[in-house]
Parts: sequence; C-alpha cells; structure tokens
Amino acid sequence: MLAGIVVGALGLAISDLTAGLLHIRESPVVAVAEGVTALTPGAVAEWAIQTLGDDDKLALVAGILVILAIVFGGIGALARRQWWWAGIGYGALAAIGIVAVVTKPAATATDLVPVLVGLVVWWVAFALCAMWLRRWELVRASDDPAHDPTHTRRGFFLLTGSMAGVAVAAGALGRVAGAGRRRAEESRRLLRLEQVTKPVPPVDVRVDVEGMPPWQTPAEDFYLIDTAFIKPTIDPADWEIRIHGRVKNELRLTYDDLVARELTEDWITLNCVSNEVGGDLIGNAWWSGVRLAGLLGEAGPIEGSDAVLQTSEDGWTCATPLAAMTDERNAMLAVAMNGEPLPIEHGFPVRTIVPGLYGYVSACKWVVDLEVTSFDEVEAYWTEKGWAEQGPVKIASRIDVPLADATLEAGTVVFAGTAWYQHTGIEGVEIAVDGGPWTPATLASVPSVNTWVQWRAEVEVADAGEHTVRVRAIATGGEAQTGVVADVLPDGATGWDEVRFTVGDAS
Ligand SMILES: Nc1nc2c(c(=O)[nH]1)N[C@H]1C(S)=C(S)[C@@H](COP(=O)(O)O)O[C@H]1N2
Ligand SMILES: [Mo]
Repeated sequence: MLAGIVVGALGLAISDLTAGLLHIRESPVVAVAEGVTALTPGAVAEWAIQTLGDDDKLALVAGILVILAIVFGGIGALARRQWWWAGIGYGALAAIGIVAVVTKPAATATDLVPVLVGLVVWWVAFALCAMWLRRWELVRASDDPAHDPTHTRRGFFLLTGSMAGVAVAAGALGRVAGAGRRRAEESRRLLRLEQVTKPVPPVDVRVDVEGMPPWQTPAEDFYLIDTAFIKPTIDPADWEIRIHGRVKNELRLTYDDLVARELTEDWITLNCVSNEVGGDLIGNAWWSGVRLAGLLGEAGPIEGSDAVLQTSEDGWTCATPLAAMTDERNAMLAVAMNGEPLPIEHGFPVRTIVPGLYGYVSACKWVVDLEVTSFDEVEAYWTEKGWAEQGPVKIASRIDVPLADATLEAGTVVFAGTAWYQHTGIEGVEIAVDGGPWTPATLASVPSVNTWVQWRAEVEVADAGEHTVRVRAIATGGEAQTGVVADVLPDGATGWDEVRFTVGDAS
C-alpha cells in the first residue's frame, strides 16, 4: 500500500511538473477537477460555482487528491495479489485524466503529454517497488537473511522515502514552472482595454452555403504557427518595446504607454506562406492595436533604411519592409484579437499585424524589439533557412464546398469557397467544371481589400460519375490567378485549387 501511494504521488508530481514546463495551464488533476465540475448537473454546478470560492476549488482538488491516495493504496494492496492490478489500476486513472484533458475546449495533442509521462512514471516506479518487495520477501524467507543487507525493512523505507522526496521536489518545481503561465493568464483575464471594441462583422460578408467556414475566424480556431516549443508568458506589466536602429529618436514604450495611445481597429486576414493550395493556414480576425506608421514616424527612420527587424521575446526574428509598416495600410502593434486581449498562443501581450504580407515576414508574436535597418544588413529566422526575403501575399482561392470526394445529386450543384489577395483585393472568382469554360461566381461583400472574400456559384452537372471543379480568382485590376503550380518554398504556393466529386445515379 505504501508503495502504491508513494508511486502514485511521484507520478502526479512529475506529471504536474511536465504540465508546468510545457506551459499547459491545467495539470491532469486540475483538468479532472474541472471535468467533474463541468459534469455536475446544472443546478448543483450553479450552486457550487456561486458558493465555492477559490479556496473551495482548492478543496475540490485536495478532495480528489485524498480519493487518489486511497485508490493508490488500493492499487498497491491488489497488486500484492496479482501484479497486473497495478498496470490496470494506474492505466484506468490515466484514462480518466486523458478523457478530462481531451474534452477540454481547444485541447491539443501536447496537452496529453503530462498524463502519458505520469503513467510511464507510475508503471516504472511501481515495477521497481514491486521487484524490491518480492526480493525482500525472498530474502526474509531464506536461511540467512543477513547476507543481503540491502533488502531490509529499512532499505524499503529508504526507497519509498527517496521517491516521496523526489515527488515533493517535483511538485514544488511544478508550482514554480506553472506560475508564469498562470500569472500571464491572470493578467490577461484582468486586462480592461477601454478602446477595444467587440467585432461586428459587416453585413453580407457570408455566402449562405452549408459547410462554409465562418467569415470571422474565432480565436480558438485560428491557425497557429510558431517555432516556440514553450510559448512566452509575458506579464503586460513587464512588457516593453524598443524602437531603435537607424532612427532619429529611439522610442521605448511600456504596455501602458502603448494602450494609452489612440487605437486602430480593422478586419485583417492573416495567412502563412506554408499554406498549400486549398490549405487552411489562414484566418480572418478583428484586430485592435496601435498604428506602426505613427510609432515609426515618431522614431523618424534615417534616409536609406528599408527594413524593420522585429524580434520576439523568444528570440524569433523577421524583417519587414519599412514601407509596408508606414504606408496607408493598417500595419499595427496589435493588443487584441476579436475584441479580447490576444490569446497567449497568438502573441500576448503584443504582436505585429501587417495586411498584405505573409506571417513569416511580418506578424511577429510576443514582439519586444523593432530595429529600423536595411535588408542588405540583416537576416531573419526563415530567410536564413531559404525562404524569400520579401513575402507579399499571393492571390489565392479555395473551394470549401463541396468537400473532396463528396457524392452529390445530379442537377444544379452549389459551389462555394474563399479567395484572398490582401492589400490588392479580389474583383472576381471563376470556377470551371471538368475543364469547361470559366463561370463567374458571386462574391459576398468585404469591408476592405485586406480580408478574404467568400464566393458561391451554381453549375448544372447532369452526368453521373466523377467530376472535378477548379477555381481561380481575379485581382482588382483584372489580373487572373495563375494556374502554374509552385511550391510553398520559397515565397508561397501558386496554382488552382481543385476538388473531385461524384454525382450519383438518379436511381
Ligand atoms: N515569435 C514568433 N512570431 C511568429 C512566428 C514565430 O515562429 N515566432 N511565426 C510567424 C508565422 S510563420 C506566422 S504564419 C504567424 C502565425 O500567427 P498565428 O500563430 O497567430 O496564426 O506568426 C508569425 N509570427
Ligand atoms: Mo507562416
């Protein structure tokens, strides 16, 4: 029983430490506690949430820990009879943790790591204890127990005692490791950004076709790309940005300085240079922030500068054309996404957004440094790895409906999708079925050239069997999207998106 309990505690503590190191907000035990609360019938839960203060939530976690201690002891006792009880017992507990973790909103695969690490620790540490105990029993039953001085009662207490010591140390470290994330989450929750308004999508931005993604991408569905294995957790109180380099006046701004300035707000579509034709590394959000044109204007770039080297708190860099940050477009240091402070994963507390450029050359998350310079003089994270120095967004279009390999009825088929060419704009979209003539689609409205646009088209498809549909966009000014296929490397994919579908027999 003692082995069961100590091993149980060791696994929990290491799993909690793992969660802290990976900046996962909830350790598995907390996820279970939240799951229990969420599963509690409505009336009880309401009562509980209203009556339970934060101290009582701690009590719930403590309660779960007490129950766990009893279960751990039980596992140890059962395993004395049949060793595999330990495997099953710890496995079942881990399964509860896995269910709690994967049913959280916005769960990711990484969230599972702490539970799995904990389970491995349970199994390995318990096997160690069990082998020890088995050996001890053999030694005790032998003629000359004194000849094996390690396998004694004292030895066993040393073993479990050191495991308990490691558990306490890991638990303490876990508290420290998780503290940064919790503090940043807490500051984020308490932030009141007075000038930030809630997003209200303009009218008629959606085509009314089932299966179309929303025009405004919710933050939790917004694609995520970064090189940070552990996301920076920055308290706005500690954040500062330096605008320096080839400027007349170096600027330093704290978070309060920044949000005290006049904010600009805009719908802007952001996409990744690694987005394949037809891919979904793209999202559209309502961003609020401070215009870079104003900030850089105050800094006063020196003649001959043409780039701004941006650096994030985690040391990632990108070089952005100075012109794109200072012309009429709404390039900004964004503090909010969809009317809420930036989520930590999307760059809290401040990131850059520049309409018309791929993220890898512009959209620096957790940005802390802007150095005015020139492209001749600098290299940035992705350009060092072979990606192009300049990353203007390319015109693109995508078919969202029907899904690939859908089976449809013969007759009028409805096609719908998205097209984008930020900073230039989309004038038209055309589709072609089975290599036939290009047919114009109808476009929904957009607030500016900086967002994606939804389109829909109807085409008669009478013949049963396999068909293909492809799409191309026409830029403002008349340039048609090229069908020449190019890879995402070095500066973004080209080519027409194509979807195969089947028309079923009328029978
Ligand atoms: N600090 C930092 N910022 C970054 C990156 C990164 O790796 N680190 N990736 C960039 C890339 S390649 C893209 S496409 C966008 C994605 O932003 P999102 O994760 O908010 O969608 O962030 C950009 N900003
Ligand atoms: Mo990207």
